[in-house]
Amino acid sequence: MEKKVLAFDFGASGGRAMCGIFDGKKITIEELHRFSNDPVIVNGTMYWDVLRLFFEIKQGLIKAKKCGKIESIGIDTWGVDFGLIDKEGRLLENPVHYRDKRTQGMLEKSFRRIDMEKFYHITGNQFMEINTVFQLLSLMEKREDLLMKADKLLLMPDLFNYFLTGEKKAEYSIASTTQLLDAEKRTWSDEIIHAFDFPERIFPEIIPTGTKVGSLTKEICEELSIGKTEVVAVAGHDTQCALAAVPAEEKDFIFLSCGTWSLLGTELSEPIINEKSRYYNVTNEGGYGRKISFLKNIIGLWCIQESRRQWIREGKEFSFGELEELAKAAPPLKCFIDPDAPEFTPAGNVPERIREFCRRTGQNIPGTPGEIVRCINESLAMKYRYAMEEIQSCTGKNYQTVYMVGGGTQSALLCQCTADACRCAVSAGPVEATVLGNVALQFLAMGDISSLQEVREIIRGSQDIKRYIPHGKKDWDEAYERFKKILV
Ligand code: LFR
Repeated sequence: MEKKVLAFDFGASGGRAMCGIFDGKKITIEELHRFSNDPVIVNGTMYWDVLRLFFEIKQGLIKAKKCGKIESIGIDTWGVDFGLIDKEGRLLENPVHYRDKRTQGMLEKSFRRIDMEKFYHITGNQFMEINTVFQLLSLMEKREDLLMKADKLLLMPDLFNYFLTGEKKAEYSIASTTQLLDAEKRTWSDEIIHAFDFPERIFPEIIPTGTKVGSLTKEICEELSIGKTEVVAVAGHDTQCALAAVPAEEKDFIFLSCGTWSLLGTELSEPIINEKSRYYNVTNEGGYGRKISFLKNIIGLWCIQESRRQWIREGKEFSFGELEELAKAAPPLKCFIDPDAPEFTPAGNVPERIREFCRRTGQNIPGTPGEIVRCINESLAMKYRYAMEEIQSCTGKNYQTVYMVGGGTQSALLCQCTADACRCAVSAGPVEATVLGNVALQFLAMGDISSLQEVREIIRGSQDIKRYIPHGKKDWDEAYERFKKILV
């Protein structure tokens, strides 16, 4: 018998409500509602428009009525961002965007409070200014009053779960993006919390990925005229939903979740935390079944998305498909950027910053949109190879295939460049890995699917997956040497 669930997937630029259907063999998904996610800058701070996003959840719930019986609801979002709730359960302020400048300089400041090595040793997380711990540190320094008023910190998916059910919990996978967890114990780290003098009370009880949080509140059911439905804490972290839907057969594999961000790594039973992993700044994040994703966070398609926005601002509108065609026609392996260089993180004139990067590093300067997009794709592929070598060196394993999932797999150019740069086969798909993972984790929580392995088998059988084989070894190896020289 067919069963249906409702998945909400929020990305940095948009979100969807999707109906997930499982017939005992295959999972299919149907889009019910799609909306944009537009950060709003007010008085110099960049916020998420959280009430608007909750409004869109309600729209999704209304549209889902046409699906008939919905067994459960699951929400996933990007990592690290949060809302603060006071004792009465009210949201204190709008959640702030991780790209806001409030965290500038916080990394260095944090090392005055805790030794860098110890910090990494406990959390096993890659140091990135966007991490929750650095956002909290900036609050501690500039808005201590706000932190003192807060009773609970709820990460974005936990916040939406709370708005829906009234339950204030921290789902494990999203909590592991904060850099406030003890990676081995998989609980909040008292040592880190004390080092920063954060109020202990704000950190909610951690619940395992794929467990029930509660049911829709009576008020919501009445307001929207819908029945009481369970809410499942899927992997609140989108990357972990995507990882659940990687169609890998082997136990040890490389995944590459490719959207606004690119997350490249492997799945482990226990974290790897040692000098080498710290040196390479590899992160240990948590997922379903207490598994660890040992991964590198790479800037991803953001550079293409933001370049496209810049061209629109200049009056030249291209679709992603058009940009791909222009990039394919541009000459290969001419110039590279380090996609993770700090100047590429903020919104703005990315094409000009790319030209400046190439000028500074004495390379060919890309002019046309096609040349810029080719440069980004090839630089990303090179960065994937670099990250893969770091991961390999830490795990001591050799990987035959890169399992690429997410929106980036729609770019044949990026998939082929990845195969060429990494010198191994690329399995590309599913495009909708995050939603499929969200849906599958709900069926796992309900007992309709029995294991993560079974999820991956089902995905293999349900989805269209392409394969890319590497070409042009000599040119890419030579270009990789050039690439390594321009890394920041
Ligand atoms: C991807 C992602 C990454 C996280 C970044 C910022 O959507 O969740 O895993 O590092 O967004 O939160």
